[in-house]
Amino acid sequence: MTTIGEAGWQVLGAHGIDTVFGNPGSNELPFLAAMPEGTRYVLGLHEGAVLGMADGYAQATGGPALVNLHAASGTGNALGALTNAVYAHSPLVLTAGQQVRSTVGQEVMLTNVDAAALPRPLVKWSHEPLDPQDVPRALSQAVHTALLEPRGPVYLSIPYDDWSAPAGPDTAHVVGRRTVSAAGLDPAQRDALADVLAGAENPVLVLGPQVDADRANTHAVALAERLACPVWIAPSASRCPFPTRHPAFRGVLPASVRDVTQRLAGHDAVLVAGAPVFRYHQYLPGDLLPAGARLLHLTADPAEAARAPMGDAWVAPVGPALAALAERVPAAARPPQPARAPFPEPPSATGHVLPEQLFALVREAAPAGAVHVVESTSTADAYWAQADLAEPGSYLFPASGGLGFGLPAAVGAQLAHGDGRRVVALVGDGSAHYGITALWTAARYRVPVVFVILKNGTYGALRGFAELLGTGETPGLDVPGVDFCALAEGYGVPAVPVRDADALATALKEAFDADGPRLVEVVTAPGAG
Ligand code: TZD
Ligand code: CA
Repeated sequence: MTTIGEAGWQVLGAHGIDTVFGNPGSNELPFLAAMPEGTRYVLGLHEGAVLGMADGYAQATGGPALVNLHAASGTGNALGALTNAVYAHSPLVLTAGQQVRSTVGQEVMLTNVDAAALPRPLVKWSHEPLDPQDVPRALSQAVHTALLEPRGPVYLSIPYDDWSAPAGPDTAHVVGRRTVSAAGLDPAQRDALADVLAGAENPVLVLGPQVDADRANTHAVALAERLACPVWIAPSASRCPFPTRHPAFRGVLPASVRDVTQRLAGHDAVLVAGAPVFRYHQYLPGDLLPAGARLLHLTADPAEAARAPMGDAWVAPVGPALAALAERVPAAARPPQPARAPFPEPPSATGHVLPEQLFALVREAAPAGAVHVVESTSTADAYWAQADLAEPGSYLFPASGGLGFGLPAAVGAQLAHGDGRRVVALVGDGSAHYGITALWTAARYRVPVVFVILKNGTYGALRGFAELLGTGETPGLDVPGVDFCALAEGYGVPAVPVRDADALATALKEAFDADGPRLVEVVTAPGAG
């Protein structure tokens, strides 16, 4: 007899799912008991970290990631981190254990009341099967829904007595089903877009995270070279879609209407690919577009296309569309973009290491192809000034701005890369706390992430906002008195504190040479040590 548990795992296995990120409770034990040999369970100590690890893992592999949470309380703990996965279009399959079917109505302990409502409106699909026999099919629907464009997280609540029930004959049909997103620009649509770009006097590309998620960075390079035009990353960058040392690269667009328009002034055609138009943050109103500019939007997400306040949109998978445009657009008669200037000499200080110098030292110490998971919020300009990111998948930042992503996502990405690419987490001393338990997972499974904590003793980004909003000195802006080395050692990660550039260079070298996780706590502002 095949049980629902065996059948359910067959469905997951057929999608290549061999890893579960979870934190268990009584409702989840029967599901885990049915887990087949060869499947890896990665324990996180808090569900925010569990979700962040799965998000980092899915973004690094490009495939689905399975999450198992405990009922309503575990789901609730994961919801903040889930906002990032939603805007990253991460294909996460969230499962949560429900109490025994026949007792849910009584609301016995650990009942997930109205379970499917809990993660809405964040997930693409949320469901609790009405019958145990429907569980394998519902798991299949969950994976397909997560993976079909536009990708995104889904949620399934499953009563724990379902797993031991016998599976019926229909199950065999659902194992190994395939669904394919095939729609793309048709030739006429492609030509219309290509004609606008080719006819523009001064076009510009604005690229978003979907380009990197589609591993279409080289197509973006080809198109930029054909057009001999500059390239920006769209505001609120969560991935790096374009090689940062390419001559065409201009940086990340600022996240306000006023500043985007100012940066794009003079362009008559703006092609935005794989990003919302736009993910603004600071409210500085102004004209949405510079005078004379036409905005063309290429996205796989119909909601992104529909809600944009300006421009015309084409809804199609971004990677193939960029490839088609690069092939179709004739080489422009303009001269190519001039080579980028060498990296600026970063400013230095005594008694602490300024963020830009820290980022320069990380660039020099990290092995080729290193992946940067960044969650340091006031240091973005310093980071991009020193960034040398060439390969797809080199950069991750919380996609909805929900902190608690950095440390866990770094662990998830490193688990995905195994012995391949090395992951370094560059995380602020405020952000680190929301996902701090990921350090334990890194230690427990010897995941060799290099964690770098930028310690300025404050929520620096909020101080910047306080200035912008004119709110003055509000409560709750400083976080002094935290010993990250003690925290790391407590979770089992060897750690070293540094406060000057030489010590940082040495600590980074040792950390990258290690075969397990290491943490380096860097004082980045005077008086923060
Ligand atoms: N809580 C959560 C879950 N997400 C948030 N984004 C915030 C609070 C608000 N917040 C920001 O948007 S930035 C920031 C907070 C608290 C400060 C982060 O401090 P940091 O980095 O030390 O990580 P900086 O460089 O000092 O800003
Ligand atoms: Ca800080």
